[in-house]
Amino acid sequence: MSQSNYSADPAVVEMLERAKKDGVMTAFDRAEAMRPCPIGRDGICCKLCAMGPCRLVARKGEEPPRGVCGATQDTVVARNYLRIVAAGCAAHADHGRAAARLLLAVANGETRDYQIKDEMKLVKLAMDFGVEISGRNIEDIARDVAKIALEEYGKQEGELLFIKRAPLRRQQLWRELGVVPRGIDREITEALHRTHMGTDQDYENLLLHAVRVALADGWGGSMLATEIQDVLFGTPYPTVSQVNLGVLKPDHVNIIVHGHEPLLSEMVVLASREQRLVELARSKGAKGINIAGICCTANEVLMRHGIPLAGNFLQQEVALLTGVVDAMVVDVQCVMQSLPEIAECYHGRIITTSPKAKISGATHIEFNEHNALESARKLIEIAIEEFAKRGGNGYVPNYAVDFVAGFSHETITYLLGGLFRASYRPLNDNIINGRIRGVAGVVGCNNPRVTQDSAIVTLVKELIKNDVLVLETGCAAMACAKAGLMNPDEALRYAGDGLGEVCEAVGIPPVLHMGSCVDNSRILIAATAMVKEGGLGDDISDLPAAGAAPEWMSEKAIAIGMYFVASGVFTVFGVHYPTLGNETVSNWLFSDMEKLFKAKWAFEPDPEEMAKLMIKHIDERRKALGIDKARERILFDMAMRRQLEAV
Ligand code: MSK
Repeated sequence: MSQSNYSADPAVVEMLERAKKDGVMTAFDRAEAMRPCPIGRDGICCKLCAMGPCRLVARKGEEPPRGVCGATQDTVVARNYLRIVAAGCAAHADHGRAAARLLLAVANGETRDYQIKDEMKLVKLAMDFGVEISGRNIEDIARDVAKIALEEYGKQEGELLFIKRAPLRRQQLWRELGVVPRGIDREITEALHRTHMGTDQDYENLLLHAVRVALADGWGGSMLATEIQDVLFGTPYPTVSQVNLGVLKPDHVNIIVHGHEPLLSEMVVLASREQRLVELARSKGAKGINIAGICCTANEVLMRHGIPLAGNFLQQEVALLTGVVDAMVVDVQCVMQSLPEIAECYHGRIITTSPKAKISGATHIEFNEHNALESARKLIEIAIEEFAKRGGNGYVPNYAVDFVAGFSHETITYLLGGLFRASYRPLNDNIINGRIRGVAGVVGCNNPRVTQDSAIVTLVKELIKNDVLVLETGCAAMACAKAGLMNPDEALRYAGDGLGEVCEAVGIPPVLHMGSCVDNSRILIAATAMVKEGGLGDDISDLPAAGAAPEWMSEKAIAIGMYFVASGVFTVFGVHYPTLGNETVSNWLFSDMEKLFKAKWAFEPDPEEMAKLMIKHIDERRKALGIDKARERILFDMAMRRQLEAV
């Protein structure tokens, strides 16, 4: 395969040519060399005990064989699937736990490096948790909120508190089906127990627990991570930035922050502005210190500080190929083990920071909330030393695209309704009048089994052309930012007339960057706000809305998809799907789930077909709501713009 088939991003293609000449392998080459095991890929391999592994491949015209323990293929596929969801939930849950522990440390005065940045959000959270606020100082409120948040993990009975944020009809449905999560850790542990050899042998019972675990992610761990990070680091508001490898500056000390948890990267951003460190960098011949990001740590510091993005998941190795990255600081999740070897070939140091995520060949500087700023300073000093060794070497491809990010739920309500009448009313009205056909959440990773960014960008262009407003997070958001779809001027060229009119009037691009993977919880809140605003049914499943992850690869993506579906959102995944080797489990997810949850999964690797499925679903929902009549397209004049702003 040629390098141009590896990626739709010209910066990546250019750098991969360089890697090829240098004989350096990346994930793109490894994916080509590694044929996926079809048995594992389809979910029909069981390796949960030492009697196997058992490959449950059916011979033509025959029933699939059973495992040595007697497990059927249905059970094995459902067990494997539940383990995927549990691992995804665990990753997001631990992220939320780290944020809650930090909030507690701040409240207790155990760290001076962090402050509470959004007191208003803390107070709202306190009210949701039933914490007394009147007459109390902010630290006392924060302490109670942090303790309650941490209790959400170890709770044995009852319901997760954020469940009450969902539309009432959805809550009722979850209760009737017995899938309301009790405690986050409890559901993850139970998933591992149920899937242990000889425990849960009923595929539907296993899948219903997968729903419960997924809800403990979306309405639990991920939502806690987002809310508490907003309290500590500030709720995002629109910010202009740049994306792609061109944000790296050859004459600066370049530090890339990569992973998912922004606790340390917040400090790196802060320390990089300290006069002493800037002077130190200058004394070594650098013009300054440049921070850029990869993956969701990048999205976190982008949303709150406008820090530029060097790229998405498949660009982590590619960024090192430039030879100008002096340090890549990684925390947890989505970090490739090949990074130290590539840095060895080109330049720079890989610095691991979490006791949970070490890589041999990397420098480890352990970070915790008590030494945060000190650790950040130390690793910036290492980057400065590396810069001094770099000389004039390195090459940065000239690709950097301007875009707007920072669309939290709060920002969207403010932009739509204004400071004093913040609401989703104008969005709902424009959906009802047909200018906006519906809303889509497009999220998830890159995967070298797909030309990088191509499926995401093709899908999103199709959606906005058909007047569907797109909400994005994660690496999918970065793909669209690189393609210019988050630049209000450029992106409107791709939008349909109705969507374009509304975006122009409100001053937003047709594709909104809502943050990192845990910030998919912002999409749940936005969907709930649309329901509560009225006129579009009384449940998320009534909304003309759909979700997709066209290039997913991680277990977290499946957990996210599962909580989207369980929350009432029709969701389509591309690439492959981990149950395809078994009809029973696939049918349950792709069809039966709709009878139970009023939403279902779909699998479709072709992005144009994926768009058709999503638009068809949106149109069906419009019809059910009685808002499917075609509307005359009306061009906005100034009076109408003012009227829209005044709604
Ligand atoms: S970083 S989980 S590759 S979106 Fe959140 Fe990107 Fe997927 Fe990691």
